[in-house]
Amino acid sequence: MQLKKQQIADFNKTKTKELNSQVEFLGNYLDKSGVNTNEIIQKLADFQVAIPSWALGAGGTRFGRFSYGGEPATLEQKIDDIGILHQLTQTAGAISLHIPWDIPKDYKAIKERADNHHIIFDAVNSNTFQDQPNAKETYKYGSLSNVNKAVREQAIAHNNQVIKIGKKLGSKSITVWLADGSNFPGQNNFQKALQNTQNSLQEIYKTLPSDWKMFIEYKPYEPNFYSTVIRDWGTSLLLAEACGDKAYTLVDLGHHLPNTNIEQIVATLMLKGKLGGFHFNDSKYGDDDLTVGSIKPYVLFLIFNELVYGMENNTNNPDLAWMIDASHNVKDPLEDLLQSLDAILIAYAQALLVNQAELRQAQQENDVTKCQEILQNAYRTDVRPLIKQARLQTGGAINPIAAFRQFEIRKTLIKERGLHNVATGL
Ligand SMILES: [Mn+2]
Repeated sequence: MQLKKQQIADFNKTKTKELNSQVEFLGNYLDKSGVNTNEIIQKLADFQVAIPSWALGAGGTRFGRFSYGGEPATLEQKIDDIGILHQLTQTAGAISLHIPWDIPKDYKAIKERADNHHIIFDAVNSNTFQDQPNAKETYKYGSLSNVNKAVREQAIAHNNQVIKIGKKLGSKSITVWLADGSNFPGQNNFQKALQNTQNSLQEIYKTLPSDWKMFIEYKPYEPNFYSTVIRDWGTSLLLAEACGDKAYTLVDLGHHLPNTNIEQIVATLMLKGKLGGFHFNDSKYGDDDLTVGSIKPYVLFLIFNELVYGMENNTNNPDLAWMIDASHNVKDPLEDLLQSLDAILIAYAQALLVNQAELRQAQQENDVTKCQEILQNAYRTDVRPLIKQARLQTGGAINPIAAFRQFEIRKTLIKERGLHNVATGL
């Protein structure tokens, strides 16, 4: 299904008057504090976040999965779902594929379909954390780090194939996340596992096209519970540096031990020009993959504050690849993604409100109270009218979730695809 532009315009018409007065009120307030409201609205309108193909079905835990009706079962349907998100928000103009599940049968047709929805192909993701049918070697004891050369070669070949597929679609980056590690002391030789991983990544890096980037994702634990080979940002950075200029660290918000200062990691990587990509989600305990901003919105704001600072000051750091990496099993997956997109823009807008010059001055004077006031003043500003205004200007819906419900999109998807259509690649 594809929404009609007129449908969204009609929906917005009933809400424009109220929005205008909200924007005017907020604009007046921000003007007085020297903020250029239109500039912020433009930045919000330009911000694009990739949606991973695996977030469109009701995901879940290892204990069970309660699927939602009308889930996208094919790559075509996944692209259509992101098309709906993009039409409603004008923020979701990219898809991130997961190979082997999303290998196109007809590349031209897939590209055309994405094009019709104004969607581009963002980072492609390899998968060596589970065995595929008919695979010769098993990843039970690791992939790129495996003690067995034949296994490592199979994993390298898979990554090279992922790059080839991405190239045909116009992707410009590959994200590598490894589950490699050990469950018990003594199982792995730490040094050999790390060295094998570095050698394997260097092999993959050799086949990387010159205008591509390689993102190396880290995670402290799970599925292995004693050690993980790429366990933290430092290890990822070591490996990226060992590969070369086109290799970067990727930060996934859920891939940290509780209470880790993620904003400081972001700042450190950006200073070194080595932050490549970013996966948004939220968590209470571990890699919970909850809706962005649902648990710790202030932390998300603090992270965005460093991202904005880095984007303005670290010209050696490339443009970041933004992606949502969340999926949960009790909400409509499309509504869940709409909430995540909203939370990302809210944190971004709040961070844009931080008066950087004033903050630097207060830091210079060691005025700790003022530093906190500046940050919290920005965080406590209700920026939602700016986000709505950005959507209105770009042709999105002022309130995407209300529009999603009013247009009965899920009902239509169930009618088109059936109640038992189940998403693949989770
Ligand atoms: Mn991730």
